[in-house]
Amino acid sequence: MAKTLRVGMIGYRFMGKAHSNAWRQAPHFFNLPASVEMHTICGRDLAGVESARAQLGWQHASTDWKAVVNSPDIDIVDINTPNDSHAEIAIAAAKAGKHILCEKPLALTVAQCKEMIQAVKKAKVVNMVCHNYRRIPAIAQAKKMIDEGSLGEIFHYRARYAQDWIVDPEFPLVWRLQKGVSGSGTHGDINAHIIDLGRYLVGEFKEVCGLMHTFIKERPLMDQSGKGDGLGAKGSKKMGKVTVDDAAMFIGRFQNGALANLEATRFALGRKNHVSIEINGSKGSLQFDLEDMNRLKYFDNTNPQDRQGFRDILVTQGGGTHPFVGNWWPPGHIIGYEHTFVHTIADFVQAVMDGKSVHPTFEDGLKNERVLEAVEESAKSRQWVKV
Ligand code: SOE
Repeated sequence: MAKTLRVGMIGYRFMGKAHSNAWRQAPHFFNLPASVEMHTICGRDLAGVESARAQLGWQHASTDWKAVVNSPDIDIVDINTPNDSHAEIAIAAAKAGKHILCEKPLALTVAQCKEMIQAVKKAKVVNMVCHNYRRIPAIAQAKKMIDEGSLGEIFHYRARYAQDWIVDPEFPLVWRLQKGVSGSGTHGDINAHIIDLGRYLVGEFKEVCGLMHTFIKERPLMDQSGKGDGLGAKGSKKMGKVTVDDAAMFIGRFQNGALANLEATRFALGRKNHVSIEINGSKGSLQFDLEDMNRLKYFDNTNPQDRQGFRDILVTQGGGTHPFVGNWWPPGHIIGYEHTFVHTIADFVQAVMDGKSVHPTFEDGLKNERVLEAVEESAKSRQWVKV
């Protein structure tokens, strides 16, 4: 009889919604060795989490994460809460012997990441950070091409993650803008993603030199109801100090000699959730744009001189040609942001059943945090910092 994996998900807003969709879809589109039971969704606000339970298709709703994490009826804990609670919940879940999927960034500090790793290693549970962009088919295809040597020696990794949701000075102080809850602003929220892709596609960072900037220093506090998620809320008349970066940029060197140039901002009007990456090597280049996420642009320097140029690979060919897409539709029927979470959770479930590790692990989350902290240190000292 196939095993059933019962999931307890802590956190029910944006990532809770994306993960709920993935827990439901993964068993339908991937041939997994277990069925998934969307057992309990958990959050602080009873009315909110009950409404999310009904809407997102969970069996039970709870406001007591400790009870969920320790329940004998739960096998997997999926953490989608604001960043300041990741460590406490993950350590408790590990102690309770649960396999853990945790949203990025793994935690607020390197120290917290280390405690989480100690707990999951002791408990011998599968652990994964949800850097979902690794499982965009075009990104997984880029990884395959780089690993096969199609680009040769890598010279440059250039990445930009640009949004514009807080350019309005009236936008209130949601948790993503509060250092105590989020750890940093764009840096830990979206630089974390392109740092992870740099580690995944190019290699480990060696040293960095960065700057972080806050354009709007004060914002309205959220109104009394405090209703709001990390991306929106109603503002009150009272003002509060912004304690995080609005933009964070850094240059750096990878251990393998490649050069890095990364930029994260929430002040790029017109860019709603724009990840653009270019990797240049000795034999060719790759270019990716999340706003056109089913395509990978490839310049192959081995092509005859009279017909060289960036070719457009439409990454939708199933049958094992391109990663993940064979589980969905025929060639050319493109997929979207939500599918990256389905791919992530499908690989996580497979790893849990195989008792194997699955990238990116909490160890990857720690390495990500080391880069984040090195950039923050460099921004303060105005010096190069070793990772
Ligand atoms: C806000 O920047 C955000 O929701 C990030 O937190 C997510 O990780 C990203 O996937 C979309 O934008």
